[in-house]
Amino acid sequence: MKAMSLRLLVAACLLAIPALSLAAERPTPRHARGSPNVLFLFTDDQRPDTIAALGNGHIKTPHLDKLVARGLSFTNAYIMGGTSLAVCTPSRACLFSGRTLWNLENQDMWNFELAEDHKTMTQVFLENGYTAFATGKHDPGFGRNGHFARSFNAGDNLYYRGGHRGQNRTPLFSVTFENGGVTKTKKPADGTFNAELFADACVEFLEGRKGNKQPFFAYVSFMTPHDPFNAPGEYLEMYRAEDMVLPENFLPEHPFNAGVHHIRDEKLMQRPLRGEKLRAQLARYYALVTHTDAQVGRILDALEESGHADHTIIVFTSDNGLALGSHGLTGKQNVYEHSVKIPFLLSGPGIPAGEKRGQLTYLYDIYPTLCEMTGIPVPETVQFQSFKPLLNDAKAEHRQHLSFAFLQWHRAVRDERYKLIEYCVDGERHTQLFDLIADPHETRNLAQEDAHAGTLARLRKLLQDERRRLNDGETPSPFTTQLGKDFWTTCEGAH
Ligand SMILES: [Ca+2]
Repeated sequence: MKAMSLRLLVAACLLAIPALSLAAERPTPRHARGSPNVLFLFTDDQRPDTIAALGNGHIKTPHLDKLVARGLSFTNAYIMGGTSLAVCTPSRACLFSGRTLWNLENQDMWNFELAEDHKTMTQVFLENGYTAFATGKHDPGFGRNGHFARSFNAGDNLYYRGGHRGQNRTPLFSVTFENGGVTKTKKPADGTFNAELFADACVEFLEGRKGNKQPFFAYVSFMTPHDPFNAPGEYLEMYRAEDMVLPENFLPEHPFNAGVHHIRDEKLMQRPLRGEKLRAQLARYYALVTHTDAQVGRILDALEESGHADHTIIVFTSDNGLALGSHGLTGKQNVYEHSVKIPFLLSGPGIPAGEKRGQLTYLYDIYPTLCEMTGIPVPETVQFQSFKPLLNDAKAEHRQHLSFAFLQWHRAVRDERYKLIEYCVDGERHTQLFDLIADPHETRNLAQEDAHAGTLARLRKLLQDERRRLNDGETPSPFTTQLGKDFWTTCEGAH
């Protein structure tokens, strides 16, 4: 793992070198007239507690609040963790492929080109007569014949990798699709904030859809509120550092070595964390959330203008959360709630307005769910589970438990009430057991308490069952196989 230690210094979201693969031939689309459109709004590193209408009294998100009022809020939606320092990248690979974290092929620390026989979320819509449009961040698979090329047939203002020196200094690409491949043309940064450029591209796309009956899947992949935390001045002025409230689980330092302190995201702020600096950082982060929310508003207005609003499913979610002072951490390279839980809103025709769903879901369950909602067959390679039954039945069952992982250091499992996290770092093992109903901020570790010994044993067995069920330690990629072997070997030999 020495080579990996050096890589810990590399930027956590520097991106994969895509492997080339041949683009798949597209079958003739079936007639899809009358199927609902999909507008998929995706942010980057947005904590689950950053929507005003869902209980954050310090943030302004008027447009996300409208989506809350119009549809369903999933209050226990999660990612699976990360098999890369860039948690964003495996999360997006799981979303697009429908494959669980330990069943992604061709994966190393930075490479996430998807296997060609794993049809992507938007590819199946393309093959069923939709137009599939993309704007924003699309790191993996953006080579000439990578999986981006088979996932979309329209797009503009796309981010690939490198050169991102500020939210208003992001080099983007225009794209042309031909012969199953994609050609990228670089657009130099002109000082416009990238969230505005992504909204511009989507608004232009929606304006072009007026009167067009062919359904569309529009994927808007914002790069915010991921750092760097520079927002337009008028948004920065909305939040004063002294008014910001630190997270309830704020700590100046993580209480033990979680293996992550060398990672770039954990080095953005000095330790011990100081409340004053953290409040300033939080103010900038909130400014980015509000600026992104304003761009969501522009897109929703354009959808209304296009005449398609009544016939469009709208998804709003994020690729992972962020610690930002919780538990003494600043990054997303951990499996605490603030980092693996994500905001998740769903609205559209036939979906109840203003209701919540607390069932355990993975973000990636949205792929088969959208297929079922639009009558598109779910490919056999998809390993996630549609939550369509939840849409109109608040009591429908979905998942009984979820499991999470980060590299070779953290494994976790949660059921409807309890969460177990096991850490195995440098030969040392730490165990945390939280009651998420009584202690949603994970501040009281019950692992040593006799009264909870039965729960601890039960969740440890569940974690082992999940290890086997999900192929942790026996994946299709040598790199991720080694991560699992390292964790479980260290864990069994540690004290
Ligand atoms: Ca992210």
